[in-house]
Amino acid sequence: MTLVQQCLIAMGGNSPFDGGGPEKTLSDALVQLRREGAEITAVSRYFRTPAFPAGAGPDFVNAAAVLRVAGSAEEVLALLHRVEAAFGRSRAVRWGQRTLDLDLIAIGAQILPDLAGFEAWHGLAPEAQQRHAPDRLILPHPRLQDRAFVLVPLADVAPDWVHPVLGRSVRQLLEDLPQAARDEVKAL
Ligand code: PH2
Ligand code: MG
Ligand code: MG
Repeated sequence: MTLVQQCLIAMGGNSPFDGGGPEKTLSDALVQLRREGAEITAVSRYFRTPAFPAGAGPDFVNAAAVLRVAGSAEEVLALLHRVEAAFGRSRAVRWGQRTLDLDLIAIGAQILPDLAGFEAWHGLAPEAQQRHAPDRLILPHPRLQDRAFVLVPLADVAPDWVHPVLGRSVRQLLEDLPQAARDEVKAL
């Protein structure tokens, strides 16, 4: 599949890189993505958000972007990993501090690896989510609908994107979250 599709990307960071804070890292990462051939069609505001799980570390800066990239889902993911690595990201600790996290949230209406594979991860109980991480790409991101730090920025750039399995738009998914969760996500 080499069709150029809209990629929804979540961006985050909560530890400095090369003397600059996460805000600068996120901006520099967008420049680097462009250099590597991604067309960036929208970027959200930047938000300050408490680390999840609570107490896991310093606040994050989170944002979202819409990219157009030629290539398969795996190639898009490889591009994001390359840019993370260029900004000092080590993948040693799953929920550790990070200079730059670029998460692939969705590519158009693609469901990967397939509906059954998506639903297995989507339906995972909260305590199992902490213990198991998928070893392959699941799209849309199976925790997208739970996370205000993803949905609030995404609502800036793709409010009308409809989740291909849940059948709800970003705007609706955000309205499904408790107000208190949305209020924790504060524009810089
Ligand atoms: N990313 C994580 C873990 N926890 N918390 C916030 N607030 N923002 C994130 O982007 C984030 C997180 C794993 O990638
Ligand atoms: Mg992440
Ligand atoms: Mg990530």
